Amino acid sequence: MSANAFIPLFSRTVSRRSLYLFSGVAAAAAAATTVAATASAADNRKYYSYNNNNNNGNRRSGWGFFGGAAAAAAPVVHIAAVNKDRSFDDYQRIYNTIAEKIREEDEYDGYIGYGPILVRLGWHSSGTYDKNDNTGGSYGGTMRFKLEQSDGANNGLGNARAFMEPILKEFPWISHGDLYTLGAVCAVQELQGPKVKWRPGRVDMPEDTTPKNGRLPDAANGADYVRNFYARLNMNDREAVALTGAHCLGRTHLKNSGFDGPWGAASNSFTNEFFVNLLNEQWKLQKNKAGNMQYDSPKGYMMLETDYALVQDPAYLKIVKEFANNEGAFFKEFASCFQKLLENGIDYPKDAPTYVFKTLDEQDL
Ligand code: FMI
Repeated sequence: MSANAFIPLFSRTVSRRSLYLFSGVAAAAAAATTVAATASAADNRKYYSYNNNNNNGNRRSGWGFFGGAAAAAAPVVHIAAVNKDRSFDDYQRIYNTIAEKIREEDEYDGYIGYGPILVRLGWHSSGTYDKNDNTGGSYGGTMRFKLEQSDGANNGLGNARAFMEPILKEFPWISHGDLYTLGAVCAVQELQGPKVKWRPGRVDMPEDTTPKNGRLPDAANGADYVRNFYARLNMNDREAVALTGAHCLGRTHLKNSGFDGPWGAASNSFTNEFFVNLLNEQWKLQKNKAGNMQYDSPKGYMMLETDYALVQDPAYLKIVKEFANNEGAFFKEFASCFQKLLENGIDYPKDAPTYVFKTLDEQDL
């Protein structure tokens, strides 16, 4: 962005559909469609206009505030862009297309299927969020850029992005952030997990808004690290435990993470098995083939050190026991904190719709 991109302004109406803002000043105005900038804010303001390749090539534009001490300290504001031309049915159609593809391509990863890795894609797109400056998160769809993809924590997610490619071609009007989060919600529900409320409105942002690598957690750590990390996502102990319960799905792969094996038997079914196994298996910390430490059980299950931390810390352990004994309580908590994870950092206008998708089974499809 050249210096010419700075333009003076005092007040300007910005279409909600095309808006993203950086500034505490703008935060005050975030709920409104019209953003009136003050003269001092204008000094730090930068105007963006860019091609959004997920919007049929339509040009989108928005305001950004950068530079200057005040602006640097001010939080980023991401306002959901509600597309009035699209209805619940449009998004349910995308949900169904993803769900049918999960069903059809069931041989993936030793017949686990694509569900678990789609959940991981949605989570990693969102898990870069930092509540301190409101940067990162799912809003900008920056997982589509090489920088974010090249974070070691995202190894293996190329398969999930490739899965999504034909969906993007079929529905070019959806943003990457909306697609990746909708895919995760779809996978949780189709794998018999809880209904997760979902809201559209994420906007593809330019490459230079991609968060630096290293924001996702590292699995070789204990309870203090886990608690600290989830605090950055604005999650309390109960939410941190519930989110980790998604490790009932899928498995670890040596070639991706350097860890090996599944957390349980039902890798493509969303259950509270992760908590049951944490409490009931005989765990032994040992070095795997890649030289990394993991907990293994005689049944061939595994736990990461961050997973096992949930039974070592007394506050976490209490919640693990509750979720192991009461799957309904786990589902309820997971549904609410997964929605929160996927929406972290986004301001939704009052009239923004909230959708609860029907599963294929519920539609007799
Ligand atoms: Fe997890 N995960 N996860 N995970 N995850 C996976 C796979 C995996 C970590 C590490 C980690 C969450 C949190 C965290 C989810 C869902 C979620 C793997 C194996 C590792 C090492 C990757 C591979 O292919 O080798 C932590 C410790 C660090 C990032 C962590 O904090 C959360 C919050 C969620 C969703 C709510 C799923 C579904 C999988 C299975 C993916 C697959 O391909 O099977």
